[in-house]
Amino acid sequence: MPKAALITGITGQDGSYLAEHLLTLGYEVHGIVRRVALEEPERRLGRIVHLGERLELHPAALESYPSIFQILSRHRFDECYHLAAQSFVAESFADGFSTMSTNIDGTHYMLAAVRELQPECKFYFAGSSEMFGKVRESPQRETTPFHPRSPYGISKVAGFHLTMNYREAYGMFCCSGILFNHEGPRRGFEFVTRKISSGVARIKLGLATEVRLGCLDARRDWGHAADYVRAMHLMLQQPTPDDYVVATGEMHSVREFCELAFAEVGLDYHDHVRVDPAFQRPAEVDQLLGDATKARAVLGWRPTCTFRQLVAEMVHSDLKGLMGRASPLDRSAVAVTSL
Ligand code: NDP
Ligand code: GDR
Repeated sequence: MPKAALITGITGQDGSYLAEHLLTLGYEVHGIVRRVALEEPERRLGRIVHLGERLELHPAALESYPSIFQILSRHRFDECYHLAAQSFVAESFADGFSTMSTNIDGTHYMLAAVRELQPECKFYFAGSSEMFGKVRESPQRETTPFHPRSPYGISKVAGFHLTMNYREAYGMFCCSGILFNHEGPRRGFEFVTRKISSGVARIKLGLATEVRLGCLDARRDWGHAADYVRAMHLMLQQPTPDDYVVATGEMHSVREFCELAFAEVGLDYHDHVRVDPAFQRPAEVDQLLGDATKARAVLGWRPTCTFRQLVAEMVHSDLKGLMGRASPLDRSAVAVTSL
């Protein structure tokens, strides 16, 4: 019997890479998708449309316990990867209430439904380096205290503690990955790396002249999403549940990302990047750098993609997309370029 996995957030960047990875490993893969008024599968399911009928998709709302309960009462799962969230930090300042409600209550509903119906199902929670926020030590590891700087970060700290509490109180196999930023050609356009790579492509093709950004000096530990979903899976294959930092251990600034991305197509970022206060945040996380020693030692995980390779892959993918040479998957992603 193949193992069965349920992924919430399967239409997102990580959900799509994780679905591919689990299918490769022979899993039966199920996903929860939102019902929205305007059904446009090509756009909404753009990142997973290529996986077609190999996936079983179930409509449900994270805001509705009954809808989650229904899915878990009808299908049995060995593993549940809870990735769905309002994941954009800037948006969490604009609408903290819905971010909190989706990210905290949604996680609580998932945990409660798994406990009620399938307590033996292993559970993964998508924790974040944003939980460290105003960092108390560098690099950050599993024991570093949290100091979140946004409603998003606060919601992830709450989800992390909920997940730990279900593990400790009910003996469930619950793990949190504390993942540092991970990117790739399927990244949403609002995140800084994709905003830069798609901007570079449009400028190179004469479709735009500038990219407007906020803080260029913010520094992040950026890896590739395809590497990071392998770590999620490995966490659920261990004999005991635990939490792990997943990171590359290298830190670069937004400015360095710009420099490399523009240089990739023979341009100088000074000529095209403008600082716009509209993209600055009320409270910034200045720097994040992860120490993934535990993940390396216990899970045997290590990243394969370097920072330079990541930047180059994203820029060339966006260029190909705009020149109409992309796969349908990439094309659906480049359809939205106005952020
Ligand atoms: P994305 O923003 O690409 O995907 C988010 C997913 O969550 C989408 O499938 C989206 O569905 C779904 N979703 C959002 N709100 C709801 C809702 N109210 N009900 C149901 N589904 C919802 O995020 P990533 O793939 O990048 O990240 C996956 C998870 O990992 C998130 O929890 C994120 O916070 C966390 N994380 C991400 C990191 C990163 O660098 N990428 C680092 C650390 C943590 P729809 O398509 O319908 O909008
Ligand atoms: P982040 O990612 O907030 O780290 O959260 P994002 O790419 O949005 O920002 C990274 C850094 O770049 C700075 N920045 C800008 N960011 C955006 N989006 N747009 C800009 O114009 C811009 N200019 C500068 C930001 O201020 C920030 O310092 C991501 C998400 O995937 C979360 O869900 C995840 O938990 C964390 O990574 C780890």
